Amino acid sequence: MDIIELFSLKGRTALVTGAAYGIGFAIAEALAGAGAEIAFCCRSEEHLKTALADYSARGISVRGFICDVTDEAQVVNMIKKIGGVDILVNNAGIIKRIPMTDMSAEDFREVTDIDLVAPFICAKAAIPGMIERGGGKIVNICSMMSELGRETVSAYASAKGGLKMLTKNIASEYGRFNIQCNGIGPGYIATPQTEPLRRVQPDGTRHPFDRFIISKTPAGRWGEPHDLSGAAIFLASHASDFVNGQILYVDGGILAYIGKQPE
Ligand code: NAP
Ligand code: GCO
Repeated sequence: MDIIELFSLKGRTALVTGAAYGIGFAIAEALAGAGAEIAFCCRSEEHLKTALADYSARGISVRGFICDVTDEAQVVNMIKKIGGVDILVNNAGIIKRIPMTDMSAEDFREVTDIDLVAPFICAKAAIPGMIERGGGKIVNICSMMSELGRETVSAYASAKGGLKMLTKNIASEYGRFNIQCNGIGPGYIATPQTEPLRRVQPDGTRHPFDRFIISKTPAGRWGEPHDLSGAAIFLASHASDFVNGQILYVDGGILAYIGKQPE
């Protein structure tokens, strides 16, 4: 197989959940650039409409669906409408930043439903078709919080830690059907989800967390969604056919770095 074929996604259909904007949009754009047919979903009609225009403005033809990925019937119906899904990117996710002892069980469940149960629902719906077609790729969008905790993100870290193990388990259970299930662990990426952590303070200074992350990242910057494009294409392509159950951290070096000595 030559290098072009190794990374080509021509003739394959990718479903990227939650890809109206942010990381999902960038991943869908990257997979389209490698030749994949793209389908994506989100819950909001407004997000869908805006996203369809944004994809079109970039010359990317996509199929967009309104689908809440926590609803198994909606997911099964969406995948039926798509036909075959060769590449599933479980990207849709939320975070609630609340101190654990102040967090309701309902809030905790909402985060884990979307960030952990939904990837299970989507993979369960996509895998039978992948088996019928002789194989497939599943890419779960994990996090620094698949490895680390911090204040106020107990539900999110629990879900993303669980998603790391779901990734390993799908690889273990379905690898024999030529299905590779891996994860991408983004560092801190500039998207609407992290906007509150980067918001300029009333006195015009940078958010304390913004300064903290810059000091914790050897690259000395926040990531951009397109920093994940190469990892996404790699894990969706034949180039990763013998890679299974791995989490590829794209974090600018955060997980390798003990941190800068305080000045
Ligand atoms: P984002 O900007 O908040 O976008 C999340 C997307 O998911 C939105 O399009 C949202 O659209 C969709 N979504 C949320 N719940 C959904 C549901 N139940 N069903 C269908 N779609 C749903 O987030 P992001 O920063 O791009 O993050 C994307 C993924 O990367 C998440 O899993 C996140 O945990 C992970 N991640 C983010 C970072 C970061 O620093 N940004 C780092 C590591 C990992 P609707 O509201 O219209 O449904
Ligand atoms: C937070 C951030 C992180 C990022 C990401 C890091 O509040 O700490 O939102 O959770 O979203 O998951 O990899």
